[in-house]
Amino acid sequence: MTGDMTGMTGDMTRMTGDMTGKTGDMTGGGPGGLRARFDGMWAELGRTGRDAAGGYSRLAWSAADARMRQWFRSEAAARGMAVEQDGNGNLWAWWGGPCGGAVATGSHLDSVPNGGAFDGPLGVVSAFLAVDELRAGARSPRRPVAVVCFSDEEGARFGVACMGSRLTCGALAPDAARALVDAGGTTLAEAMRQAGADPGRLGPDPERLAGLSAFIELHIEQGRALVDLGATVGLATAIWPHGRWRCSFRGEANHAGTTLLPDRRDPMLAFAVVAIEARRAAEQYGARATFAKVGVQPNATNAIAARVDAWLDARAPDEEALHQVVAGVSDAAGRAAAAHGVDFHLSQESFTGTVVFDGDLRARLAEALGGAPELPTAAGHDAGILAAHVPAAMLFVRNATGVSHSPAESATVDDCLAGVRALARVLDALACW
Ligand code: HGY
Ligand code: MN
Ligand code: MN
Repeated sequence: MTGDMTGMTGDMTRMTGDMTGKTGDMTGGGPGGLRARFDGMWAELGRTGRDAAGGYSRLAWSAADARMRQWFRSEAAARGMAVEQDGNGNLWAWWGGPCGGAVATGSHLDSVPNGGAFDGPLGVVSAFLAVDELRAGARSPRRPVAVVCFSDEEGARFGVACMGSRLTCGALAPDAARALVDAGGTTLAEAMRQAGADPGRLGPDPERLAGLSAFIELHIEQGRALVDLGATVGLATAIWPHGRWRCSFRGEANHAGTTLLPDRRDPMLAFAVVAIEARRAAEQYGARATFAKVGVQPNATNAIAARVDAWLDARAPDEEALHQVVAGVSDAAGRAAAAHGVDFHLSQESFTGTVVFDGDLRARLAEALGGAPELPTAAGHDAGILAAHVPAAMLFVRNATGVSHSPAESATVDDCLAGVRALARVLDALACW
């Protein structure tokens, strides 16, 4: 563990109910109560990273990301929790640590472009508030508790999702990460340096992982399952295998008016065929396949495109089905490229196999919550990356609209508070006895 430790003491005697600046009715309504503190934290976050289209754009290592990180540090400081930023840019706020057997909880603060308010931040806000709940109670934690914010979960800027957790777990080579380039040509290494972080410190952190006994990620549900079940909070069973593939079609730029149709080498036509094929393959295999990010060069109305890069996001209930979808898209792309005289190249940019969350930990969560519906998800999460190294589990909070990765993402305050209380019960069961 090599993080820069600000004010770290590791003094377990601090793990009592002492709450710097936090008094009054901690768990219920009223001025110092849970609802008021949730509202205050949420209102402050709501002013950060807002975009002109009515959502949030908090891309990794951007100015908005820096403000989100500053918010995290302030919340930790208000609770007397020492903060470290590890070599992979993940933030850890420690209550009593770090030392062995810690229980970590949190999520991420970055977003997709024009994302919603909840995907990521709800898990971090709930983690801080759950720590407040524990500290306000009469229970004495026997294990350190860490509130964590993983860096660049969405991969919206550099293309690889769960960057901070992948690097920590050795699932992404640091040299490959440093060389990733954003749409403006800035490498991850340059972006980190511009944000004051040292890209030379990227890399596996087995010692940190070995110091954790569990990781619990609370997250807004990204679909409608809990609405349909009439439940406020659910538990994750598994994450579908998923990944991102870059499809590059190279043709020839030429005049849109004067170039005869038989003379064209138009990569847009090959891409159009493939976008339709992705949908067909997804239907055939009970999967999901999406083209939503496309780069066109030179991107002019009156010039045939020279090049189209399109990113396939594909997910399926099992790895064989996922393989079939990607193979189907790749085969169709090859045929369409040949028919239109363009070159085609497919490259995998990230892949996460099936994740089944730890059965014992899930059982402990279910017991702590007195039962909660269990559901799989087709969304990726840092908990899914950590699960290969640390017992991991997830709590889902009902999403009123069922929409995610959009400003329409929504959860009621009552449901968010139910999530905080559920997380506090889980942390109580795991860190206090
Ligand atoms: O894209 C995903 O599955 C996640 O929301 N990051
Ligand atoms: Mn997301
Ligand atoms: Mn998320």
